[in-house]
Amino acid sequence: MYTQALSVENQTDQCASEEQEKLRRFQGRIDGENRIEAMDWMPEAYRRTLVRQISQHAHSEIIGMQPEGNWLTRAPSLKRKLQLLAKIQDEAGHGLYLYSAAETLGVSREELIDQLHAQKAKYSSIFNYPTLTWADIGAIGWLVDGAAIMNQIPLCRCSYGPYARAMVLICKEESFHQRQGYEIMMTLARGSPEQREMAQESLNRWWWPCLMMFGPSDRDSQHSDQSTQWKIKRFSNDELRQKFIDATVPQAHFLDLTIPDPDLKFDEPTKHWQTGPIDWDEFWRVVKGEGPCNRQRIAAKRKAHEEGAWVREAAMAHAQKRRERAAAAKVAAE
Ligand code: BYC
Repeated sequence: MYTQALSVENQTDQCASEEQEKLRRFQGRIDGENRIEAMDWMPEAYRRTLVRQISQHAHSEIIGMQPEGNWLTRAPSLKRKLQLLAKIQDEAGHGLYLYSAAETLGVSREELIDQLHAQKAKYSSIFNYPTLTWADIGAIGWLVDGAAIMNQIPLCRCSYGPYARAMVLICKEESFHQRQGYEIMMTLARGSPEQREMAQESLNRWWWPCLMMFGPSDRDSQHSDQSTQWKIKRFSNDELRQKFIDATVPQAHFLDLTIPDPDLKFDEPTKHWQTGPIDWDEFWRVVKGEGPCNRQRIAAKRKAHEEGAWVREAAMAHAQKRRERAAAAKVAAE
């Protein structure tokens, strides 16, 4: 009896030390700036963190099509309409690309989409705000895509290979989106007094929610430490927010628009723009589902999914037919 107990204990100790050794080697690969690939061993918590972040990111791209889609039929010219249509199609592509990256971690796209529809999965807070005027399309491109680029460029160096590689293409397209948004703002800011006012009013509404996109302040960010150790995150939420502020304030000045913050000032010693306090209560309200458009966004997403069921079924039936034809042709050739 006694020897049996000892051997079970020994086995448990051995398993624990093998696990420790795997963890040590895993962290060593990350510290050495090696990429982790889908078939590599990884701790379960690393896998879960990536599924959480990549799927939230994918959902954001897909839900993010709605506020812009609102202006497709009302774009002021054919050229603007084509640009907006192309941008929205890019967002759809990013979403699908990111769902594929998440699928490499052993989770299915259907499962992720079900979580979104059941409101168990998050997407970026920014897409729960309404697009009330055409200037909002400019502000989204300039500010929302601008914030997205700031957050996503470092993700091109994320330790997980499929996510990092997806980010390279996505960042290139986001950078084009940011320019088209800034160009809309420039046209409005240099247009008639009414157009200028529309641009300013839009900046007033989008500025603070865009600062919130980077996530809670570092002291309230529960995942940052671990994600930084795993090199999923390369900069903290506050560091990226600051980079965005420093890049964007001069762009607003160039447009001759005013950042809606009476406390905004340039701090000479640090060479950073300092803002007033962010309303974190508003951020958490929106994240918890109480933003201006949360319900509308999920309802529209569910409806589109239901109405698109026949397209998915037709695509599956077509793929099946092609497989059967290819199999029959192979048999005939033998
Ligand atoms: N909104 O510990 P933290 C786009 C949640 S798409 C909602 O700091 P983490 C675009 C966070 O998930 C833009 N929730 O988390 C598309 C966590 O809750 P859970 C989307 C937020 O992960 C179309 C909790 O708060 N970009 O650009 O270390 C048109 C604590 O936060 C938000 C990405 O998804 C938020 N803003 O850091 C135009 C980029 N912030 O999960 C443009 C990839 C935080 O424990 N994601 N939360 O329930 C990331 O880089 C990171 O996930 C974050 C948050 C920086 C966002």
